[in-house]
Amino acid sequence: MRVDTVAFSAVLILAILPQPARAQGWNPPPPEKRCPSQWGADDERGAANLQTPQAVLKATRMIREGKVYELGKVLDASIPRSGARSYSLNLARTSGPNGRNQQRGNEETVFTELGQIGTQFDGLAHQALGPHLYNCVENDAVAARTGFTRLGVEKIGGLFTRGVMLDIAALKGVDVLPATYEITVADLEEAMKRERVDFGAGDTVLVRTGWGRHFGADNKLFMSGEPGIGIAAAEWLAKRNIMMVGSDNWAVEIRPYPDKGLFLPVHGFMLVVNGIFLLENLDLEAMSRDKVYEFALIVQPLKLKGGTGSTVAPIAVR
Ligand code: UVW
Repeated sequence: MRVDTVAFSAVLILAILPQPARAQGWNPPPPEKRCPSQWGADDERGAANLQTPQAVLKATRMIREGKVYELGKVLDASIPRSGARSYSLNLARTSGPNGRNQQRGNEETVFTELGQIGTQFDGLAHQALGPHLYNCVENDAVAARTGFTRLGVEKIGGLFTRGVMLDIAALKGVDVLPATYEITVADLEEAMKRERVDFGAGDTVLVRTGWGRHFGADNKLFMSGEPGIGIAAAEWLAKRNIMMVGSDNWAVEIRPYPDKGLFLPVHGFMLVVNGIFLLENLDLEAMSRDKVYEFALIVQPLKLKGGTGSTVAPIAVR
């Protein structure tokens, strides 16, 4: 009886959610309007440049209890994956028994797109608009067989930022936003008010949709689409000069995109136009349960020379 009531309430709440504005028309700004980036024509680190000693100290001030939240999903062959991405891990019992101590060694070989699997950090070589990557670097000119000769993920380094989570599913009173829900600027502003948080230059914003609850539970549904931000919210976030935006879905942005003439526009807008990184497939459930809205966030992309991104296991510390 109670379950029915809860389910009915959730349906009712979703029915009365104001219909989000359809994603506004958007066209990428031409190269002369977006290059050089705010960090100069030779820059290869984008918003990672916002990690100043002051920004790091600001992040440390978020640590008040020493409690750590693991935001990375476990990598395993059964996880949902985009496109033709694959994952497998093969064990090798490699040595021994050796010596009086009977030493034995174990190793593994992992076959995967290490840059774009599981909980992942999208770097600056991941997306192009027309011929150009971030900072108008020519995609074709730097795409070598062994990796990108510019803008590789190894240039980013370890990231330590203040993080803010905007729990939009909780704001709307639902466990999971519907796949067709485009998160609006008003949603983000309301969540900030509800959570009494603000953010600015160099901070990271994590947007919780609840969609991550389908990860591993119903992979087909998880990959069939997703609620997320659109260009309007992305523009609003970028104006605040953030370093990263992440979510508990697989592309951060709403998919399929409501404007059928655009493909992954938030990817292009954030990475190519603004040098702002994306974090996908985050686990935000524990922080949502504990109502943790600001924290220190640590993300260390693997130093894959010439890579487009990195699987990561971020932690939030409060
Ligand atoms: C998608 O799979 C659409 O996003 P990404 O390539 O960033 O993982």
